[in-house]
Amino acid sequence: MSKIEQELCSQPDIWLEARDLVSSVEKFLPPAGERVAVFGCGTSLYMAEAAARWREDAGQGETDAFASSEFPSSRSYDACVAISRSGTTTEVLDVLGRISGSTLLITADRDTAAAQVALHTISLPFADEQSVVQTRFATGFLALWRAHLGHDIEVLASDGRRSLDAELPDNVASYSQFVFLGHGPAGAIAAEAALKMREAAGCWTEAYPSMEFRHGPISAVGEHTLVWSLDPLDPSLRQEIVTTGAAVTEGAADPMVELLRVQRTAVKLAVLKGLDPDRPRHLSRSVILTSLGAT
Ligand code: F1P
Repeated sequence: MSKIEQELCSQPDIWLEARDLVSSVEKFLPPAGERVAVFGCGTSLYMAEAAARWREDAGQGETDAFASSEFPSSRSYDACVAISRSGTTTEVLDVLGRISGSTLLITADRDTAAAQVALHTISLPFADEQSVVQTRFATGFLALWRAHLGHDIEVLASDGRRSLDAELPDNVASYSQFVFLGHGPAGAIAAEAALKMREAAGCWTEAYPSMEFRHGPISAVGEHTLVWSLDPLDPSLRQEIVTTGAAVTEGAADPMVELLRVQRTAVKLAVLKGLDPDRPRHLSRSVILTSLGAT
């Protein structure tokens, strides 16, 4: 069994562990009312976007999310939160080194460069991973964040267990294009779902906020496409997608729960294609640049 398969199956347990950590680290998490920026790269960027949206939806205060490389130095926030499993990603270190004020790093490994620069660090060593492709660190962070916002992680974990056994879309290997959709936090999770299919299975994938799909992307889909919504689709949009000849699948539960089905599909496709889902092409556990702007 691949590392990613073992790690993705452990997510419901990791979510409960992350929830149990909240009481001891709550003092470092941004309190209600603060203006907050959350940032990261790759998977951690999409987790930042979902976390920002969930925080605002919970009425906790204005929350922006940025790719680390696009962090706007001109703005000032009450607190800046960096998400990085490795704690070594160059662009994350760069932002932490340039901003002043309250900074918090959420990472899997406390003994890394980023932890030296951040004012506070919360580490989730129990969620660390051996696969290059992130699953449980990402959703473990979200479980911690959402527990802090008052979300019921127990329910998510039991729905997550069911999702690990739920059916996957039929004939996944027959599609050449995968389009992920979602509204609100589910839009960020859709972007992460698309990334998982690229990293683990080398697929051609896209992600859009659900209602943006009509504004152009719909022109490129057809019988070769699987459209996968991370949350329930608007019925009229669903009908329009079906009319194109594309297949549709949609999550009925929380997008973080539905993500497990996508992760499982990515692993299944990788195996069918003869790829190693733990070792994506051209990708390492952490992107470390010799100088910013280098490739
Ligand atoms: C960020 C990241 C991952 C990606 C790969 C390379 O890592 O871009 O999203 O899957 O592992 O690194 P990190 O800053 O969260 O360690």
